[in-house]
Amino acid sequence: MTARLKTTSHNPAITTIFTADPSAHVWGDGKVYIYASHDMDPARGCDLMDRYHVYSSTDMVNWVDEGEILRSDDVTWGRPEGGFMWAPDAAYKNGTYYFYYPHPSGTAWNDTWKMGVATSDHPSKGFVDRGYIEGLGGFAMIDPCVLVDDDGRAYMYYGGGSRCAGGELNDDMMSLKSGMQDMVGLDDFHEAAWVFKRNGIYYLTYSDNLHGNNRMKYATSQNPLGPWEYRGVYLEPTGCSTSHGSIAEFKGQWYKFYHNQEISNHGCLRSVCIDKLFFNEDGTIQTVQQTKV
Ligand code: FUB
Repeated sequence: MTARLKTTSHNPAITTIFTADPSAHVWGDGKVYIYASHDMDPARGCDLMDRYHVYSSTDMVNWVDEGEILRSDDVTWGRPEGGFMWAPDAAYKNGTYYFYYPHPSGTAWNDTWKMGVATSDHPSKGFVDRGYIEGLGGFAMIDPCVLVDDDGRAYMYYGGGSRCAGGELNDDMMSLKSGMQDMVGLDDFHEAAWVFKRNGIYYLTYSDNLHGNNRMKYATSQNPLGPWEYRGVYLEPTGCSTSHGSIAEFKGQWYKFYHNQEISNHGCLRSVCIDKLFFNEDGTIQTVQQTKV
């Protein structure tokens, strides 16, 4: 099903349903994939976010809705009432696609968040829940991000509130090799951690605490787990109170994937947007120009 014929110079890019928290990845099949939350019911706030959609493109212009990838009903260990399927990420290693999603395991949702893992041999279908990563916890366990480094080692990051943590995963991609550690050197971290690597430099981007209209900042390091050097704001407020998104390179061009509330004017009915992203010669990121329809 073709979601909508769009160019990346027009936003929002996904308009058929409300989507948020886009985690973009370019796998080996020549396509770029967006793994997104599905905003569903403004009257209930963000608790009724109950499922995820995947979109793919071969040209960043035409986007295909690959359909629903997972919903709370599929999670046997999950909150009985469902809901709260928040910002996800995906990774690929040794022929398996991994889908990571934060979800409460009990009714008292704020104390029971886990980091769920589903796997498939296909990037956009056939995902089956495999449980959650043991040994995480201690503070807001939301917004997972997984980086598979050039040497095959994998790292998980997550965080919400004011703390961001990172740690190395085992080869199974579902357990920790060592403990999680705080990511040191970030300025005013709130949530939405996203880590990528360019020219040997690791970038950790995240949203800040600017009340009601937060921005996205970034820091760099020579090491996947820091310490980090804060580098500045690269995405100014979008008009939405939950700035969130990813950065990926596709066919030689870098892009910023994020969301705004341009269509609904409601913070729990968000829409995925895409804009080009540029680096300066010294590796710093230029402020993203947010384009509109
Ligand atoms: O989409 C639900 C939550 O809002 C995410 O987990 C946060 O990052 C924010 O986008």
